[in-house]
Amino acid sequence: MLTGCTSWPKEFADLYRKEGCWKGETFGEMLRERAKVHGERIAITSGERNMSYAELDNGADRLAAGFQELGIKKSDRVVVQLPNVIEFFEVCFALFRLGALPVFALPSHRSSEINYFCEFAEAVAYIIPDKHAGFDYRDLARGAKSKNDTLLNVIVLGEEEEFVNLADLYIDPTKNETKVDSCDIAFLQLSGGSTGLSKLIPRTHDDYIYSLRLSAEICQVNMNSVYLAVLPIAHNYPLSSPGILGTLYAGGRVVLSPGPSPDEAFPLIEKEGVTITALVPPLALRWLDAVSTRDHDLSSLQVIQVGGAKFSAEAARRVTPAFGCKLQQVFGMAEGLVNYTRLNDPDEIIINTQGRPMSEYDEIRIVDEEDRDVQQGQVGHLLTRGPYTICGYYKAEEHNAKAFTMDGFYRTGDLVSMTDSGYIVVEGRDKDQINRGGEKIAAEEVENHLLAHDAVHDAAIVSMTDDYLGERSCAFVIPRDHAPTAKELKQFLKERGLAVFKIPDRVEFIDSFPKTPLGKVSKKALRQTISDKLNSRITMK
Ligand code: J2J
Repeated sequence: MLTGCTSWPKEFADLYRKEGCWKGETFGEMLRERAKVHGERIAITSGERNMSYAELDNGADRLAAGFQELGIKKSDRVVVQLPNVIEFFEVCFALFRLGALPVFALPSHRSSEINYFCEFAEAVAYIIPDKHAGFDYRDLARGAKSKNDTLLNVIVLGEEEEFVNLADLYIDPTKNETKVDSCDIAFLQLSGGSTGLSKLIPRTHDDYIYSLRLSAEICQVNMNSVYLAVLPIAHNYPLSSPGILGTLYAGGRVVLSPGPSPDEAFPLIEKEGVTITALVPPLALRWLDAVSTRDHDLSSLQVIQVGGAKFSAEAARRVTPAFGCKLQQVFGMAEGLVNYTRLNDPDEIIINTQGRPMSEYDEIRIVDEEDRDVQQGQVGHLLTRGPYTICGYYKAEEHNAKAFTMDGFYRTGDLVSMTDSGYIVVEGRDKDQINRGGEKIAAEEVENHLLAHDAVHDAAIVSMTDDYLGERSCAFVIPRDHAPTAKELKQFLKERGLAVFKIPDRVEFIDSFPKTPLGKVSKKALRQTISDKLNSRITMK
C-alpha cells in the first residue's frame, strides 16, 4: 500500500473478498478484457471521433510506453487536469497500467489548487490541455514547475511550447513488466474539503471497480447503453456513478459533450441516441426550462440522474413528465458511499428521497452529537463504512482522527434521516462547506485567502440560499482601518489563483462576528443575517 494510505482492517478485506465484492481485477486488466470482448465496438464518441475498445486499449499501451520512457513509474503521482476529451481515457488507463496514480484535478482549478496538488502529492508530472475555455493552462504549469522540484514533466495536449507534447508519447509498446495489484491505490480523487484545503482520497482498483459494477447494475447500464458526459469527467460522479468508467465496465458507449448547456447536449442526445446522463440540480433546472422550447428528439433517454446537491421535490416531480424518462436521484461522495433511488421505485420515493446505499455491505449509522444512534426517522449525522468507502485520506493522520470514528466509520458531514423503507433524505450539513450547485467550497480555504489581504482583520464564509444554485457563498469580512471594496477582494482572490467558483458571490462588511456560547464564530447567525437582509430587500421591492 502506498505510504500515507490506510488499508481496510484485515477481517473486512477478507470479508469483502469472500463475498465477491472485490474480485481482484485491476483497471488495466478490465480494459484488456473489454477490448477482447468488444474489440471494434465504439467505446467513446467525441465530436466526429469514434474510438473503439480495441483502439482505446492500444492507445493506453502506447501511451504507457511513452510515459515509461519519460520515467513515470509505479506509485508516481501525476496531476491530470483535462477537460472532456478522448485523451483523458487513454491517459488514465496508461497510468493505471503503469501503476502510476492520476490525481484528478478539475478544469476550473487554478494555481492555488494546482500548486497544492503538485506539492502535496509530490507529483512527477502534470498533464494539461494547451488552452481550454479561453484559459491557457501552460501558464499554470509554469507556476507549478517553478514551485515544485519533484515536478519533472509537463505534458500538453495541443501546442506544447517548452513542454512535452502528449501526441509524441504514443510509441510502440514495450514490455510493461509492472505488477499492479488490485488492492493497490489506483488514483487520488479530491474531497470537497471542509477544513482548509481539499483532502486527497486514495481509491483502490478493487473498491472502485466494485462500485462501478454495482452502479452499472443498479442503473441498468449495459452494452446497449449510451452515457452522455456533460459534467467534468474527472469528478467522481460522472466518473463512476456509473459515469464514464461504469459505462465502459458494462461495454456501453460514452459520448462526450463539450459542455452541459441544452444547446450542446440536446443535439447530441438526438444524434447519438443517448440513454442515460448525469446532471447536478441547477443544470436539471436549466434543462427543464429548455426542453419545451426545443424540438430535438430526446426519446432515446431512459434515465436522467440528478445528484451532487439536494434536488428539490418540486423540481424532481417535473422531470419524468418533461423528458418522458425516469429520474434517478444520486447521493454520493468521492470518499465512497453512493446512494441511488432504484429505477422501478415508486414515484414518491424517487421524488422525495436521495436513494439508498448501493451495496448490501454498506453500513450506515445516523447519530447525534455524542455518536449515539438517533431514533428511526430522526435527523442525525451520517456515518458510513463499507467495501468502497475509504478508511483514511492520503497523508492526513491528524484529520483522519477526526473524520473517522475509532471503529472506522467515515463522518460524511451530512445531516440525514432515514425513511421506514431504508431510504435516505438529505436534511442539511454540519461540515463547514458550501455546496454551490454541486461544486463544493471549503469555507476555511477561502477564509485563509481573505486573511492574507492587508485590509482584512477577519473573515467568515457562509452559504446563502439561492433559487437556482441551491446555495451561493457570502463572505463576512471585518476590515482593518480602511475597508477594501468587495470588487477589490474578489480580484485579490482571483489573483491568488483561486478557482472562480470559490470566489464569494457576495461580500458583507461587519464590525464583529456573532459568537456561539462557546465563543466560536456563529455561522448559523451569519447565515440568518444574510438571509434576513436578502428577504427584507425582496419585501421592500
Ligand atoms: C444532497 N447532497 C448531496 C444529493 C452529493 C455521485 C453523486 C454525487 C457525488 C458528489 C459523487 C447529494 N443531495 N443528492 O461523488 O459518486 C453532497 C453531500 C456529499 C457531498 C459529496 C458521486 N449528492 N451531495 O457530489 O465528493 O454533502 O461527490 O457528502 O463532490 O456532496 O461531494 P462529492
